Amino acid sequence: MSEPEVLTRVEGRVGRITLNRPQALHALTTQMCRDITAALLAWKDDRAVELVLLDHSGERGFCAGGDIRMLAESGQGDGNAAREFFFTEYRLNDLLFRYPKTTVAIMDGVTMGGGVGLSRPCRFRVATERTTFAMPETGIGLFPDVGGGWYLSRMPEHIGLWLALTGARIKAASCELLGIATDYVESARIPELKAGILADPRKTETLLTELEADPGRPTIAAHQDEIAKLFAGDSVEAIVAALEAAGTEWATEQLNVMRTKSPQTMKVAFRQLQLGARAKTFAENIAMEYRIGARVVQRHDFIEGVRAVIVEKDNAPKWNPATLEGVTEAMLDEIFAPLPADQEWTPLPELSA
Ligand code: QUE
Repeated sequence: MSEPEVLTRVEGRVGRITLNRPQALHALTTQMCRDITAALLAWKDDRAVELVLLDHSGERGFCAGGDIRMLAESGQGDGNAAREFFFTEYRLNDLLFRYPKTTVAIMDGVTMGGGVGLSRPCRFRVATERTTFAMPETGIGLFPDVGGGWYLSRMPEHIGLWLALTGARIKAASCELLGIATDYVESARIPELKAGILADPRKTETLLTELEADPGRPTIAAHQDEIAKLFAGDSVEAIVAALEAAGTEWATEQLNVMRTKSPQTMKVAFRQLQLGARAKTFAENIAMEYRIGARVVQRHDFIEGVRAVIVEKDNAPKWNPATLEGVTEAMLDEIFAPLPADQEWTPLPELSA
């Protein structure tokens, strides 16, 4: 018998969800999203559960994202399994966003893509020295989903757009500065934190204050002014032009990184964040992202990005269109268009009561 890929159980007065797919850095499958959703729904109105603790088993990673190989295989066929995954994952993201109980995510390792969708809506988001945060999707012809349109567009001074377009990886101190993490605790003291929360969930905030350590200097701080100035443009082309004109070492680095990303999905991300900024509810933003996801998984850039970066690892994707200019507004309109009414994303029916 193989082990379940998510462990869910009640310990004391804590509902505990442990990601348990270490061989894939706990990347989410559809079934994992279903299991997490079922546990959260069961605990939502259960008075015996006061708090939900979300962590991972083993040493490496918190959650690297989604089951990208499955998504790409599905995208090459009818795309049904890929859409089912997004539908289920986004319902879970929305459930966490609206969850009525205290939630704690222990981001003790890689926290990318799908892992951000799980941790970002939690009330307490604990980073450690092993935390690496990124929304790297434009590197594989995908887009920063799981609520990226909402969260990234609400970060100050275009930092979210910079994260989306470059896929930049940032560490704990930057995560705390940007509000991605609420607390920093050294990984050596995470067992103590978990034991304390499990023993008395009402002491969570006090414990976090006691265990809080100094994450060091946030590397992002040195570039905030440049980001604010150079990522303020009203199109991806305008941002590229600003980076070219700036000519600093840092600006040139950002340009070189962006030249490796899918032009199509950089433009998708740009429009996604514009629309996400205006969304009145998280669910409205997620419905928009589902439309994008439903289209993008079947497009060339995603299949090619997964081949180049994940499967064959030659890191030489041949994007099509190859340039930003080649990505037309008409293409973007198609990707963002409403789906047939019976195929649109909807929140969990349990939340609409
Ligand atoms: C963009 C992504 C993902 C990614 C790399 C990207 C992603 C994802 C993984 C990943 C990493 C390690 C694993 C694994 C998956 O990488 O979503 O199974 O062992 O899950 O550039 O969106």
